Amino acid sequence: MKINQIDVHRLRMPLKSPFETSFGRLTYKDFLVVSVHSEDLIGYGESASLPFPIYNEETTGTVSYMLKEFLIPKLFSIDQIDHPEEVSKAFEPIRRNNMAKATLEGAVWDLYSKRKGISLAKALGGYKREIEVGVSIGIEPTVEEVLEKVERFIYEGYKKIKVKIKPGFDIEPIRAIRERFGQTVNLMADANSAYTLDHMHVLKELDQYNLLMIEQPLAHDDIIDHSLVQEQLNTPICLDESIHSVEDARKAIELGSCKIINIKTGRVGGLMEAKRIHDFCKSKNIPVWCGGMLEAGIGRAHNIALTSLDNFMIPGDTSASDRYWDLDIVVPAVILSSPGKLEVPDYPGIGYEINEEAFNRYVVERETFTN
Ligand code: OSB
Ligand code: MG
Repeated sequence: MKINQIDVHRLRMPLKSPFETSFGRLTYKDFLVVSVHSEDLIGYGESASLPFPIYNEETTGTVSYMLKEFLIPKLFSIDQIDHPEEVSKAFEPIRRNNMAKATLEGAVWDLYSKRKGISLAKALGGYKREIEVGVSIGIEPTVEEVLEKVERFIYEGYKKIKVKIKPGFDIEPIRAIRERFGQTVNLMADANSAYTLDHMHVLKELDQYNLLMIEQPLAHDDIIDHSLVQEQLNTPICLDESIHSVEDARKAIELGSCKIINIKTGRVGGLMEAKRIHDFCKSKNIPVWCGGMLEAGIGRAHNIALTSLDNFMIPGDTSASDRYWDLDIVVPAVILSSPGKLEVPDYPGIGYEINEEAFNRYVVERETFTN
């Protein structure tokens, strides 16, 4: 494949309701969609970035800058692309900026699988035809509001309920959910790095609630102290923010810092690295699941394809489009095929078309680069 044109679109898409975490409150998603053109085919990639550098160091602005200044020129410098792995290899000398790399690499994966005439899932080596999914609930103003959301999502059949916690808003919502909905709900908590080792007593108390896992209790860049938490808890620790590569995963697993890993393509620099982490974890009997960044339809489609790999054993955060959007940028919108399940499309590439009208409604900037 020779890529002759790349378009970078910036979109601003209002969320149905605000999403709050320990690091801030989102009312809309500000992100990029890149399209890569090769002859008659177009591949699409979506940035996982947020408007502020608080989940990680990137923002939609830095992703845009990195694409224009470094990554697009780098991609244009490759004469012939036989496999997306060559793109991820070409990006390797550039340090970090994983969300920027993943945006463009993801678009090339879509293009590659369309060229091959196979689904992205198949191109990645996935065989599942349906995946089980869960839902992530932000920090709500009151425990009662958390309970209302949990009730709705259980009713919709979601297979895992994840709630965000922070110091002062942790034991109470978890206890209330267990009291109201019982022990059988697949329940987990995501702390987004809001705790320190001084909070061990809180984490130990959370250990009493039969949680599926506690996600990223300690610092975003820690893989050492998490082993001290894991040592003292029965509940598995899952790492999100701390894992940027298969090397990070290896170290965390060797140190006993987690028993589960959340894989986000954006955070790890692309689908190639995501698959490497998946494969490594599988060889170590560490289950993985696919995290989310409030994706619109293109990002959701990439997540579904990735989750079709067999060691994605735990329902991920890829809920249906209507979790966040009144009108998604893909057709059909992502919908549950049966309660708590999504079908893995069997069409070439990501398996969803762009809803041009919706897409154009959300675009605030666009730029075209030619090779
Ligand atoms: O930590 O998993 C996280 C959203 C933004 C930033 C970080 C996280 C999240 C989510 C939302 O939990 C998951 C989703 O529904 O996409
Ligand atoms: Mg998380």
